[in-house]
Amino acid sequence: MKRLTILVMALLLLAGVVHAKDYEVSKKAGEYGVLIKMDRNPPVAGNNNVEITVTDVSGKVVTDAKVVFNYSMAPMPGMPAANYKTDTQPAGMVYKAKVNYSMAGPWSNEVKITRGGKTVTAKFTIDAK
Ligand SMILES: [Cu+2]
Repeated sequence: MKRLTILVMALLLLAGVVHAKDYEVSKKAGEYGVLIKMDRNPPVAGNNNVEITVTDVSGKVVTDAKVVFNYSMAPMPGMPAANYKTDTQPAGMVYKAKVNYSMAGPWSNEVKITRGGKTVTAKFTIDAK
């Protein structure tokens, strides 16, 4: 019985580790809650698969918005300013995109949510490895 308990706890722990694998950022954009998940943790130079969940004030998932992911890096020695715009694709309860950071370092990110003719933005920084 004790063995089983340990096994169950080990499995739960493992499940927790697997679940915590995604890099997560939680932000506000106007009235909306925005949860950004990246499949690379930490996010990397190169491709990162991103899933964005948008919720309204009541916590209900919003699936009828247009969501754009912008990311940029300020110019630095040997690199001009980098600016990218990515349209996300709605997929069930989330919006999906591929974000391709062209180099390691600090990236400014914007998630722009347009709905009912109004656009709001969530901003956050990602330090790509
Ligand atoms: Cu750079």
